[in-house]
Amino acid sequence: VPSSPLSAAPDREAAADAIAAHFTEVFGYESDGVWSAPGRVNIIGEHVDYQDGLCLPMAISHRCFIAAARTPTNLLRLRSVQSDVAIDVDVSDLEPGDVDGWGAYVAGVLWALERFRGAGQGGADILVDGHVPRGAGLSSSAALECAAAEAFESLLSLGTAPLDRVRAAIRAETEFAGASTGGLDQSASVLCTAGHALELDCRDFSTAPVPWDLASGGLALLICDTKAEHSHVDGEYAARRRDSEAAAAAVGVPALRDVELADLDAVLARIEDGTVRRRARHIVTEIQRVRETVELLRTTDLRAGVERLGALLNASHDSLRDDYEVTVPALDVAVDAARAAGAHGARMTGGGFGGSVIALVEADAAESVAAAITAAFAREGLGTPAFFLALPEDGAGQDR
Ligand code: GAF
Repeated sequence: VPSSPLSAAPDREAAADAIAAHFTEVFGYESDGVWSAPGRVNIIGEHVDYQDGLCLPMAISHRCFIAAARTPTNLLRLRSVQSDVAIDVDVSDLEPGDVDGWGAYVAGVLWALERFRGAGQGGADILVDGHVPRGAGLSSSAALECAAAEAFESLLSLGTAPLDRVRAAIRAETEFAGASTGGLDQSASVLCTAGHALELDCRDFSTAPVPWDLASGGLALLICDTKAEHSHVDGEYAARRRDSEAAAAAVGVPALRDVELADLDAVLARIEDGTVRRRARHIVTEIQRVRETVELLRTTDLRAGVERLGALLNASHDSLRDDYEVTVPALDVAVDAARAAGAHGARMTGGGFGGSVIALVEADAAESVAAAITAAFAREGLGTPAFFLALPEDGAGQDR
């Protein structure tokens, strides 16, 4: 029997047990608990979060785990299953720049939790085990930040609400680690709920669950990690943000979210630069696609809506490829191969320039679509992608 191209879903309980045991080996005493937060796929609404747009992410079953214990000193001791680097940092006067690498995503959260800074008491011993594939566009760093936020909340009894933790994780990433991303990933990692996608309004970070039970409609969402190396990601991401800000300024709106679809042509005519104009067109049309997707999921039976849903995913990818120019050959090859193999729709997910593709498929076609993508990659000399199913899981929480 040929082995399936799909990897099995990770076992959350086993991972939580394993990290608790590992903590005892590393620190020589038992942890106070284990917390975890998931990676995400964004179903639709890409590169719109930093223009106050709408997104529709879901949490996946790959999570980042943290075993931790509170300590009486002001020392934060960070260890990771994935890294030999041990980080010890005094948290009483923590500032951006004090910690770099993966540790910045943990220390940055503590720094950003205002209530901790107010109290400024105590430290923690922390062991990290990240199961979200890194560099795959599935938000491994947000999963780390959000698992850290959960752990700090419980350990230090800070009394934060989930949205406070989202905001602390965002500040850890943008101000402490210095990556100027838009908040989609942290919101998804904390606020998603099992069996649902998350309607996210990035203007005020308000959210609502959206039904996302593909299995009941005989459907599945296939994730293809293209393993394509991100290159120039940070620079290109920042350039897209600048283009979008230039577009909003040229049009005279606080954010491109404020452009009505009906006015799009007139608005675009006010933007002189052709590239900036195409960037704006992507953002305005993508926000509209999110609205339509959410409406469809709320009101239409999946079987009746599947063709339209697929068409929306396809239009999103094509806009990201042609107008926003954040795809790379591996993403386009995966999307084209998935569509040719019968996927209802396929698109890149996340920031782009490498990373992952999602494909909406008949549940019993997931393996054949994966095989078709693998074959296309072999033909194009693109290496071997990895596949798993996107199952809508819960956001961040305590495991034990
Ligand atoms: C990355 C960023 F971190 C998000 O904020 C978002 O902009 C996304 O790219 C594109 O939608 O994941």
